[in-house]
Amino acid sequence: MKVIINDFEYNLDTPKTILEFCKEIGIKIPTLCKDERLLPNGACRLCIVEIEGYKTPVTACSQKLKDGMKIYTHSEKIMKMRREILDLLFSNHPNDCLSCDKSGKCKLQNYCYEYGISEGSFKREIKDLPIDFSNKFYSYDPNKCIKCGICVSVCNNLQNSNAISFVDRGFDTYIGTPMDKGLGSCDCVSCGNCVSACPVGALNPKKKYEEDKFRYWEVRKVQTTCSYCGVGCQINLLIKGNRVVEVEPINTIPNDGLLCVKGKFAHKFVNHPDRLTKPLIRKNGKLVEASWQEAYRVIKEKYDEIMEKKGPDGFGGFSSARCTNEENYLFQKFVRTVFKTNNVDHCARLCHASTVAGLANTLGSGAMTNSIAEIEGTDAFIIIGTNTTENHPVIGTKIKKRVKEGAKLIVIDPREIELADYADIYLQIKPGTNIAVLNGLMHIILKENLHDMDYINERCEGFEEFRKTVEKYTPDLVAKICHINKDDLIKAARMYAKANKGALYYSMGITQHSSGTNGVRSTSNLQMLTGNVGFESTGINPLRGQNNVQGACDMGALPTDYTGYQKVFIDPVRERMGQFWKRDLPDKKGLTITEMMDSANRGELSFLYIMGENPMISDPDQNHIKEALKKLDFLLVQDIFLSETAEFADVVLPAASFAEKDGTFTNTERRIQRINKAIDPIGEAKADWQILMEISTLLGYEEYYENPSEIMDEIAGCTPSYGGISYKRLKNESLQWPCTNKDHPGTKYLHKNTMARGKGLFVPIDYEESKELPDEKYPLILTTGRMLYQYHTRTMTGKIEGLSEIAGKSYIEISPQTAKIYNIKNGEKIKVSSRRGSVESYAKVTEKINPGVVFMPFHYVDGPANRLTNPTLDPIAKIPELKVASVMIEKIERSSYV
Ligand SMILES: Nc1nc2c(c(=O)[nH]1)N[C@H]1C(S)=C(S)[C@@H](COP(=O)(O)OP(=O)(O)OC[C@H]3O[C@@H](n4cnc5c(=O)[nH]c(N)nc54)[C@H](O)[C@@H]3O)O[C@H]1N2
Ligand SMILES: Nc1nc2c(c(=O)[nH]1)N[C@H]1C(S)=C(S)[C@@H](COP(=O)(O)OP(=O)(O)OC[C@H]3O[C@@H](n4cnc5c(=O)[nH]c(N)nc54)[C@H](O)[C@@H]3O)O[C@H]1N2
Ligand SMILES: [Mo]
Repeated sequence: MKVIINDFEYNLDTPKTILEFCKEIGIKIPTLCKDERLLPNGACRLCIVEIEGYKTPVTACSQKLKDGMKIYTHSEKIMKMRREILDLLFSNHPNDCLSCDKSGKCKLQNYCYEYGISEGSFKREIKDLPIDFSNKFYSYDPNKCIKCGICVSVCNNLQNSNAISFVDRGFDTYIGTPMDKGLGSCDCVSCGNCVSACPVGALNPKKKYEEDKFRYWEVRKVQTTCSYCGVGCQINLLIKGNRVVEVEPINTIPNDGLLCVKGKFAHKFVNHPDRLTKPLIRKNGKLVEASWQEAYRVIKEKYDEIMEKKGPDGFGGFSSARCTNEENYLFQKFVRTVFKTNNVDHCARLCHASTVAGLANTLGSGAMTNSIAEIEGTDAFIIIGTNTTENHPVIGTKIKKRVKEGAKLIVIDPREIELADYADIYLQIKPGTNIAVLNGLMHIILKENLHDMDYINERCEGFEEFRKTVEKYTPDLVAKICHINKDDLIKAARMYAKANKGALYYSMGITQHSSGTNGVRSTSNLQMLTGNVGFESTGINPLRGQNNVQGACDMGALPTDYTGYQKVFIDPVRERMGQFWKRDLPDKKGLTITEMMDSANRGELSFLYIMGENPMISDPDQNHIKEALKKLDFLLVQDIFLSETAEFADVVLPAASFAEKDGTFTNTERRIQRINKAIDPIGEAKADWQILMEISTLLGYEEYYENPSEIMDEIAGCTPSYGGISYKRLKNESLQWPCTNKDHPGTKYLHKNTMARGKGLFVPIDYEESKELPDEKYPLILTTGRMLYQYHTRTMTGKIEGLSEIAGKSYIEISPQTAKIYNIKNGEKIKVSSRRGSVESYAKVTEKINPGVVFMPFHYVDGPANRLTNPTLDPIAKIPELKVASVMIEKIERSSYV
């Protein structure tokens, strides 16, 4: 169609609103109430334009362009009307802009300047409404609110928290919370998405200290990737001097301008005074500051000594899912060429090792099959063992949105997580019974002939044998094993099988079991049975945990794999890699994290290099880990903080955080995204890739790269799935692997037309009980995990005041019935013991958990859950059973409360 705007002719082929199109062609129409992600609400009327033949001006945000339309966006009449609107708004707005935190970024201020409004000409009515400071991270000043409604809409329609709405109090309308509880105590999860979207100074991050204060014209913006979970949200760091002072979400893939509380508000760890700024060396039992040269000298001495005494088997390294792809690549290369062993592993072992093994077995690729954006097209979800809204909050939000639009939701989790409130069917299974419940669903689907036989015949193998196994899992049996209602199970099976596009999402509730790999294969069975692999908006979607755990696996920080899952024990593969790196490479499979700890305990492994992991808090059976760390001849830790693990080290090296270096992270949907250096390293800290280069050269394998871009070129040269990745391309786009050559567009979803392994493999899987079951002495099932406001071992989130105020102490969730049996009150300090040890923690009495089951987050040094957990392993993936152990609880006499 043809349109004429300000006397110029334009052609367009897709229908658009006047506002959208004008933005595209560079005509600036002011608007205060339009957020690109939301439907127009026309509240501010500032975007009015004149259209020939229309009696009155119309709002450009809501009017679609029509063929032949003649539009004037800045006519005299329109300018005058806009001035009147702005004048009225400004008359009702405090006009002490200089003292406003938003000054320089306030749209009202900017438009008033542009339209020549320097003071309101209407009589100003001083409202003086109280400011709501009750939220830990942001404040709301109703006096500055222009009632554009963006915050309410973002909260209700994008974030889907429904925490705020307009409140009408006679003359004043303001943004309020149900029952006037205040933003600190309502359902607000402090994602700050309303704060990021507020066009004026009404919603603002709190600036408690002098160093938090800044003016927007003083700051630089650097785009990067959030360094918390695997969603990989795109953010701008706002930098003043050498300090990160604020984080802004970016409206792009994968987060569409959304963040969670950690991404938005938990950035102060970067410039925290506790950051390691110098190397530390243990002298007379104490860690003291030293120069880099001294630290390197000690490392070289110890390396030579232990290599001579023990050879390569005496060495091992933990790589880091918090570090970049380039750093993980260098780390595993270093272990293989300098330590001359495959003893390299990282936290994926405690996390998705079972996914990598299970899906490689059934499909030929161990990664999330589909993309976050495809949630929009899914018709039915199975959410099993992922507390998505707390641990992958932006994905959780997208699922909630899709469910509100009508998609079906089945939640399978022993705890009544937030998504259970949105579920059509919620199955509150006993921990450790995933395989039974999945087999139960498949039994019903087969019995009722709801499976996709054409798909199975065409794309899968192993069906008949699998079918026989599932026959045993009648609804009655499964209901008994899982402690659920059999009718709910039947309903769930029918609902899911009948949906057109069914997507299954899972995470630690599936993987962290002695039967973890089998649990993963079961999810694969279900998705193939219903024909839900290899199409858009379907799939098997393991939500990867750490910011770069997908990348750390892809880079070969694994004891059996080089980059791109090329096996160390296949001779031609090893020879090829050896030629590429110009070294003979070890052929023996390496030890996993847990096996390295055992080896250290036996006095075999003597030199351990830990980059960016904190096993003292994160590995199961803490007492065992502590002994192992103590037994080592030499522990080298490289971290941004003096972690609980670093406290045992002989040498500690200060690393630069994600804000201080260049690199790439690969998110849960296989998307490779840049991180960009925003500030200089703190103190004498160095980027991990630089340290690795230096140590490698020091110990005899010379490495030199000008920058991480050169490392990525090398990765692309030896990793087929990353073959097309380069910093040049990543400048303008993010790419999902497989991306095999420079022209390859990347892969949105896997297994299109055919599975990566050829035919998808059905595996007959039987349910097995967890290894430690409740008995008389330890009568309760302990399951462990995480919560929204803390991240892992809290080296980072523990430095954020607001987070510690909300969730600063170890706790244990117990049901009201259990509380009654033990005569325990909410908030009371209790003792929890397992066969491995005891901790003290605070009771949180909640209906969200069944009697007989208790839950502890593993974040806390006070009351560390991992003193209790069972280190027993899945035989295939060697992942520990972190989700099921048996414990007893006891009242502590004269106990304290929180
Ligand atoms: N806020 C926050 N976000 C995080 C992290 C964090 O520390 N804090 N860590 C990141 C990392 S590395 C990871 S791996 C992810 C993990 O993300 P999630 O897997 O969501 O985290 P968890 O809390 O360990 O466990 C998920 C759910 O499994 C349930 N569950 C326990 N046992 C069973 C069972 O036998 N069967 C089933 N079906 N469910 C069970 C628990 O009740 C819990 O709701 O989160 C990432 N995101
Ligand atoms: N009981 C129980 N235990 C669990 C789990 C559970 O569900 N229950 N979950 C397991 C899972 S899924 C995971 S992923 C693990 C996580 O276990 P860990 O990986 O040990 O936990 P983090 O706290 O993430 O540790 C990362 C370390 O890296 C440091 N760091 C951050 N950025 C950088 C950087 O750029 N460079 C360097 N050198 N260091 C950096 C941090 O300060 C921190 O010390 O915990 C596991 N443990
Ligand atoms: Mo994880």
